Amino acid sequence: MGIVNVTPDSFSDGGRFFTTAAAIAHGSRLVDEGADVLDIGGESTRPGADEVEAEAEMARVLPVIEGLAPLGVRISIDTTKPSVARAAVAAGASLINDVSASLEEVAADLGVGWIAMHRRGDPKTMQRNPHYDDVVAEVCGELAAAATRGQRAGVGEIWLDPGIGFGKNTRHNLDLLAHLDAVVALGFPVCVGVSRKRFLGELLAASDGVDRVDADDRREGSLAATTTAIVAGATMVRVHDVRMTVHAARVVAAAV
Ligand code: PMM
Repeated sequence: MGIVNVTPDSFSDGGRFFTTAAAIAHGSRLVDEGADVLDIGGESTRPGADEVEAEAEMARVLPVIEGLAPLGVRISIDTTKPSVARAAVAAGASLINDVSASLEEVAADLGVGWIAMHRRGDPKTMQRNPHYDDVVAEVCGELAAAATRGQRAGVGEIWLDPGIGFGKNTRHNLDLLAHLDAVVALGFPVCVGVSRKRFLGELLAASDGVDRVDADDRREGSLAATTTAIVAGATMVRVHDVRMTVHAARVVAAAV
């Protein structure tokens, strides 16, 4: 899954693809690099980010979906708003990437796939001292509950995502990656997003003995974390750097 953020403030690509034309060009490049799915997002979920009105979010994402759908690639809409999800599906999306794990009724009603991602709190507050007694057990329990809600609503295609970085500190993120098999064991296909995330910056800065490692400098770390997820059984990985990830996935598929 290649990331196309149509936002002025995403932490990891800094609004580089904010205009419609630039976002479409970026998405088609990711398809050339081997992306099977493009994830289009118009609201940043970056820690501390402000909410965007539905109208503004639609104005960002709909022209990009309309521009990319003719390529024949599967399109997912990264949103938490029912109205945006509905408009995006009308424009050509067939998967709702739902970081709030609350849009199961919408996905069922539209007959599209649903990614239920785990998070604690909202983007404004989620990184203020997240606490778990047992992060793996608690995330698995909450994902299992989401899957049950999806099944009861009648969603035919349910994906689960542990929500790396969403209300989790570096230790929580690493524990979830190390025990991803527990999420896979819930019996649903698993999607994981680690690409360029802050916990990698923290880990790498500590090992390099520097204050910070910028998002652009987290590529190798991202690939290692993504490959770890693939080896553990994730069947969709949400990444900025598609070409190198496709290569890593091919090698894993051939060797494991
Ligand atoms: N991470 C971000 C946004 N959307 N969706 C899913 N399913 N999983 C994730 O881990 C995830 C997501 C935040 O990253 P970005 O700011 O680079 O888009």
